[in-house]
Amino acid sequence: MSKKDGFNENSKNEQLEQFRSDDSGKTMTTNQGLKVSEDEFSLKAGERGPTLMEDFHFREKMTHFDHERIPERIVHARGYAAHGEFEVYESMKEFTKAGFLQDPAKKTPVFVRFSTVAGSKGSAETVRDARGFATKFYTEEGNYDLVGNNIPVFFIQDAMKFPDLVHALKPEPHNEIPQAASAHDTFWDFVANNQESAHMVMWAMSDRAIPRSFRMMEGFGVNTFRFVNDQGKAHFVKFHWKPVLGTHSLVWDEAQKINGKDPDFHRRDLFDSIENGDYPEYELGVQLLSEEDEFKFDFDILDPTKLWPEEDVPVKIVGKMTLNRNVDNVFAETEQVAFHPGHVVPGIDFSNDPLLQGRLFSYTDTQLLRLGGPNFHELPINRPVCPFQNNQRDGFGRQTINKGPVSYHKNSIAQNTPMPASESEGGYVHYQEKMEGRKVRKRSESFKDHFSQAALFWHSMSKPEQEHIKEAFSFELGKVERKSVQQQVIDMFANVSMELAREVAEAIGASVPTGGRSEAAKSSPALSQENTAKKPSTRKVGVVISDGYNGSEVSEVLQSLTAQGIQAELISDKLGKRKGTDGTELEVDHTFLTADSVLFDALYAVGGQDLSKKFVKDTSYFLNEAFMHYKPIGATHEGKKWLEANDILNSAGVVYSEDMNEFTNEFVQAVAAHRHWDREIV
Ligand code: HDE
Repeated sequence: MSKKDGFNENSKNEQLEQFRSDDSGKTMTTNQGLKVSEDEFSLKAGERGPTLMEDFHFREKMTHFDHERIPERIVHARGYAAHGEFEVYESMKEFTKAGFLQDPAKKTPVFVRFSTVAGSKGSAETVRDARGFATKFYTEEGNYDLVGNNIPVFFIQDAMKFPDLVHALKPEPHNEIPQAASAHDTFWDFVANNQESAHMVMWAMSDRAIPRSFRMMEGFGVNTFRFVNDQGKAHFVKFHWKPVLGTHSLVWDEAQKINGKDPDFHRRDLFDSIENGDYPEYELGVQLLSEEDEFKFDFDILDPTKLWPEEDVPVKIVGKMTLNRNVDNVFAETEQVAFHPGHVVPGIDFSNDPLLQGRLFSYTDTQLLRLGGPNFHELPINRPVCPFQNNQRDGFGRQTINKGPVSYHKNSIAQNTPMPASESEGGYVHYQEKMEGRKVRKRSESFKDHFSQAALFWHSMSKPEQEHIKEAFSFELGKVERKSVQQQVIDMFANVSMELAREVAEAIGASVPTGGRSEAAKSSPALSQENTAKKPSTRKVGVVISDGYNGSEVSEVLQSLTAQGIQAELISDKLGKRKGTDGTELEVDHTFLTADSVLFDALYAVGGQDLSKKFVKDTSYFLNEAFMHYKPIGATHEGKKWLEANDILNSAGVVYSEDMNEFTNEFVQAVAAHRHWDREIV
């Protein structure tokens, strides 16, 4: 199908339209369509008497309310989603026959849900954790789900251990503490006693685990999949999403404060960006390996605790996804969406990665509980946009009204329909991998090296990134109560880096291991966020301003910032309009009470005239906090006084100039740089 016969990037939206309801302006009815005459008082025997059983309206309203909640996801409960579209840059025909990867003129509707892993549905969003990055492509050949994370490797090598990992990570069962955090004894006890976790733990302790925004993080399919072309030839494939804005993170102190100031920080950022028309974009990349190269590496390509270094296996950029529409209803869409790595289309197949194999069971199983039965594929958000039919029938919440007597295959009454399709007609045929082996509960010897890639990650980090990792370990292990657990972890990570183990041991009062890894392993520059794209657009700058600001000059700076895609929001001691020297007025967006420096990427101090002591104090607090978080700080006019008073005027990433053009240029560059690690903080 092409645009002219109905399929396009709007296909899902058009399908959802049939289910949308806008009740404004309408009469209230019961669920049976009966008009309701009164909705505040229950039916009683006398004005002061008991409520009557026959009050069907009360019973229906209350029963529905009582049943509003469904089980939250066992992991990835806290999530937020948006709609969008995907386009491929060039045909991938050589590698895969997947229909949505053939034609650059075609756009496929997508739905993406981002999430944290450990926390409950209501937990804060800037916790230290991996982030889920799950994409549903509504293709003409059925739904394809790419259910990934923002970290390219996983904690464990076999799905059998997933319940153990999650039990150890979740709040401890005797006191349900801590929420959405790995800084506790059972998690680290699991790590030390399941050393395959070493590599992912390094990522989880790095800046990757505290992303600045869902819009600024990479996504990875993690598991190894297969592409199969129309000749039946297969390649192993790893999937990547590369954010066009680059990969950027918060700093830990800031992340913790945001959890208090705005626990919805990441969803607000995504929602607002889409509402503003700043559509998040991610390029799809694939790493491809021919079947012949399966054993060419010093790690097993089926091992999900290993990545394929991009310098060895380049990431081929093949397409782009744009998120351009917020959901209408979070429960109906974001909560009820059901992802599954087993939702594939012809041309995409599995590998024998033992984690993936287990995932292929778990995702359907969990939806059966969460969504209450086997008909969750009929929920509007989960429906394919192509026709779907088979002989499955009945079950809770069935919506399709299947006509006719036939619900079995094979049959003659309905001319043996619905009927399987041959491969050439689009029927899914599994890749015929040759298998032989004994039935064993074992792990391959080739999965046994747990530390080389953890060390590769460590040695690929810039100095500031390494410092952050040391601090993260010191924080997390500092929260662990059992000395024996702390020591086991220190001893374990000496296998990654002696420097790391020694400094963390010193920070938490543990013994420094006697031996460990110190030689520089190979490094992979692609792993360091220092080498990511750096752009000013969509960054949020807090502008501290008061009456008597230099009217024309400040307005000019603000206009130039906006022209660069920067969002300047005004902060003052009270809401309302502030007046400039030339009579111009600017509307204040936040007060010192409703905002905080942690909610901005950068600050621009303008000031004004006749400032109260409190104004000066609040501004200093904002500037100092931003300074501590290595953020760009700019000042013009009276703003200079604050830089001087706080002794930060000549620091890295602090921009002051009397020439507005020069100021704007330098400040925009400083904002694009994201953080200024070479700033000296004492
Ligand atoms: Fe998941 N995972 N997972 N996971 N996962 C779930 O399915 C599971 C793993 C990922 O926004 C659950 O619908 C097992 C790796 C995302 O709705 C559950 C194993 C990766 C999401 C489940 C893994 C992921 C989930 C819980 C080890 C990165 C959220 C609710 C074998 C590639 C999707 C649900 C959304 C959700 C099982 C490991 C990503 C229980 C058994 C590795 C993004 O089925």
